[in-house]
Amino acid sequence: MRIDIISVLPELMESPFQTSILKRAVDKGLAEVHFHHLRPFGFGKYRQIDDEPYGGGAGMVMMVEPLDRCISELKAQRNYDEVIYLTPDGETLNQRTANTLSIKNNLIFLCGHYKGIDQRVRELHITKEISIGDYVLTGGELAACVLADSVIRLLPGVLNDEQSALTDSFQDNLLSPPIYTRPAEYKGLKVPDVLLSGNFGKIEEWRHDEAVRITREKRPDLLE
Ligand code: 6GU
Repeated sequence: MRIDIISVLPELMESPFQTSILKRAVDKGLAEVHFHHLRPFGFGKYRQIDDEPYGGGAGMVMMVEPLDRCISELKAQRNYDEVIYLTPDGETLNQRTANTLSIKNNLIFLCGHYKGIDQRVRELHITKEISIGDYVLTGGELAACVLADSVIRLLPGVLNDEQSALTDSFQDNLLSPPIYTRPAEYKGLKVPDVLLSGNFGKIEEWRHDEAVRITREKRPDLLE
């Protein structure tokens, strides 16, 4: 998979891909992540990329032309499955969307800034708009990292234990059951007997029942 990320602040996104599992995925060639600074596509001496909104109002708007030129240059080089705009008014990211995107080959992520992008960029290029939740960030960069992480970890070979992505919270719309490791008792708090029983049928049954119980308690909306 190849992800091209367009941003006015690519520096903000470097470390997540230089650490731990995402770094290993990149080093193994399972994911390629390319950053594209928008600034060189801007106008004039100051490489202007934003301007005041027509009709007035607070905040600046990312101009259509620098974005169009940047995206068009990428599209001339390869076919993209999706051109995704990270914006608080997009559809909220969930595991289903991450799963769907993880089987694509080439993705563009466009990080929004200021008040957002000129509507015509959406009309020309954007195929999907994604938000990571109902709160406002200073820009789409951290959201782009969240989205990339959620997708890259699903690529075959990225996780050591192939099972672990399948047993994640949310993969079957259930939260995870409680987990324990040694010691079997700590400050009077005991690990449930069933987990020490060695009866794997019973253990799986207990885990599933606990997952349902916890989901009903914390996130009943997931069971609907
Ligand atoms: Cl994708 N961008 C911004 N700026 N804020 C957000 C978001 C995205 N998702 C949630 N809040």
